[in-house]
Amino acid sequence: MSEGCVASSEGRLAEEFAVPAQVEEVKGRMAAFAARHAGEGRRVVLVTSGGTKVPLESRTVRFLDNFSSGRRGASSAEYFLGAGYAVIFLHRHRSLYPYTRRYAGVNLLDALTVSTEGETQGPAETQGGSSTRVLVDQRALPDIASVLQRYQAVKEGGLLLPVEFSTLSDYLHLLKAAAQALNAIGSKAMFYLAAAVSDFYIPASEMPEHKIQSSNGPLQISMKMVPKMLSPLVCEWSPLAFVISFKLETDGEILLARARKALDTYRHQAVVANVLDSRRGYVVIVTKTDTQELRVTDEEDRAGAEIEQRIVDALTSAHTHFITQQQA
Ligand code: 9Z3
Repeated sequence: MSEGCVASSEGRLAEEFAVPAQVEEVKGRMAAFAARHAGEGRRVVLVTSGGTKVPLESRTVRFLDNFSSGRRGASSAEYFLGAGYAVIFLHRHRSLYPYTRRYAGVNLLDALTVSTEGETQGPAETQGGSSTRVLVDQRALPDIASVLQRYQAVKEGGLLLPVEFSTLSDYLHLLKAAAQALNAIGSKAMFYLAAAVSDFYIPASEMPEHKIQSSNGPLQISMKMVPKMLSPLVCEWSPLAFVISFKLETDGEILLARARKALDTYRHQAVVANVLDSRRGYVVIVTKTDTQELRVTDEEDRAGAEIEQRIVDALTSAHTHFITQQQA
């Protein structure tokens, strides 16, 4: 273990959290993805995104969830791709996804109309014996042509590797697999841990098998602390990588102290600190030597600016500096 590392809780991961099927196969795909892109001179970022689901029963009817929409992760992934990174997108099933996130609230059928042959020119779909074309209402799907072009270019370049999780156990094991897979590319790897991961869970051995009965009266549950993965990630799994964690609070007064404490404890490169209600317009990037505030005003927001663009710009520059230092 490297100097300054706190004791790892890796043992608990193996013992207390069920290993998801296919984790080894996914790890192999992540390793091949990282090797290919690093070989072509690209940096690789693992973006984690969305909340985690913590079951209360083994045959799960109920679970504990959290607020995270996955917007931070999905939009950041787009900006990393724009900056030339290859992206492994470790995201909660059905949370927001790069590119499609822009149209998440749109009813697709309200945004499309069918035009019969003769109204338009060019090739047409033939369906049910008559020629039809589907037309897009660009007011309902703003910028759809340019977003689609960017999405297709990313897909054709094989630049985005999506990996899904659903439960806390899935997330923890897939994060470990990703960290071990990215270790081979050293400081070219960045970890951008924006997922909102539960701090609490019920161990399988303490969980009721069947649905908790309300006829038994009010429910009292006792939950254990989830092991902190940042410690083995930084110390053992991917010790040369550039690692960014996120700190979320609801009380702005304690935000910076909590972010600095995380940095002191885990000795990674930066913490992006944010408060729940203002997270779209204000974050602070805390490093060992610096505290950088980033803002998007309401006016900038109306003009389409996103704070993730600023976070990604700041962190990609810091990553460049980090790589240069490692090579020196
Ligand atoms: C964040 O702080 C993210 O910025 C948000 C993004 C989850 C607030 P959305 O998905 O929100 O766009 O709706 N992520 C990390 C939150 C977290 O749980 N951090 C832990 C903590 O604060 C440490 S890993 O203790």
